[in-house]
Amino acid sequence: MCNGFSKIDGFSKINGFVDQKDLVTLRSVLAKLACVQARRLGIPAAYEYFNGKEDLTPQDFVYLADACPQVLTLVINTFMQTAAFKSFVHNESYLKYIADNVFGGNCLDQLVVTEENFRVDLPAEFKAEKQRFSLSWHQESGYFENYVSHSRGVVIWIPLFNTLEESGSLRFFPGSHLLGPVSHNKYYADTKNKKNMRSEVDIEKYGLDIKDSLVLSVKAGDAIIFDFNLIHASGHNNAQDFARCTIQSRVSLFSDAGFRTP
Ligand SMILES: O=C(O)CCC(=O)C(=O)O
Ligand SMILES: [Fe+2]
Repeated sequence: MCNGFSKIDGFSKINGFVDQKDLVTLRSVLAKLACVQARRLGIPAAYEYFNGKEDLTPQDFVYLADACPQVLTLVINTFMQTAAFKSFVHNESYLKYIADNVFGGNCLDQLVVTEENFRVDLPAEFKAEKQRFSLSWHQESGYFENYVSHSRGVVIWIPLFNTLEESGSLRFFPGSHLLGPVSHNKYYADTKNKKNMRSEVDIEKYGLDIKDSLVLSVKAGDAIIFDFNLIHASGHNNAQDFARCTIQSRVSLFSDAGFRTP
């Protein structure tokens, strides 16, 4: 890292990183999508529920998961294909912040944005979803091989709603990026169907104690930016009736010596 923020801790919480109006735009796109997909799948109650909504709450995602999970899946997958989502993760002013503050400036034209994702982490009672989506301790290098830099890339992690420890905010070990890339054990979370591949760091092997891990409360509009080698995991969403919704993207420099291609 070129600047000070990541050298010691390997992460930084940036308050007010995202413009509130951009979050409102994203949530209103999600509301419209829910309405349209409910109509398309012929679920009038869900259509009525979302019709005319200009914004969404964390409870609305729980409603979808309960009432019509197939609509929720379609909403998530379609949302990631929308122009609104794509322009959000490619927003020039956010990327300029990364270019200037993470990579030392003057490199906006060398940034590569990959593996953009929208996650909806449902409350604990949705056990099957937790098994499918929850990630145990890992570094990004355990998952992503190409068009990223393992040595200097970062992850941008953005919640759509205020997210606390009890609602499953990101967990990580400050400073663990200094270990460099470590080995990961690969396995399937769904062993029966050999699906949901996981890559996991055995934290004990690296002398890490869960007591030293950190979970930050992150408000809608804030972002956590963290080093590719920081060891992190999904939080546990134990909140009532609250879906933890987040957007992640990975940013690297193609000019970086460690930038990887197939
Ligand atoms: O938000 C989460 O639960 C984990 C996300 C993650 O590990 C990542 O995007 O790199
Ligand atoms: Fe990750």
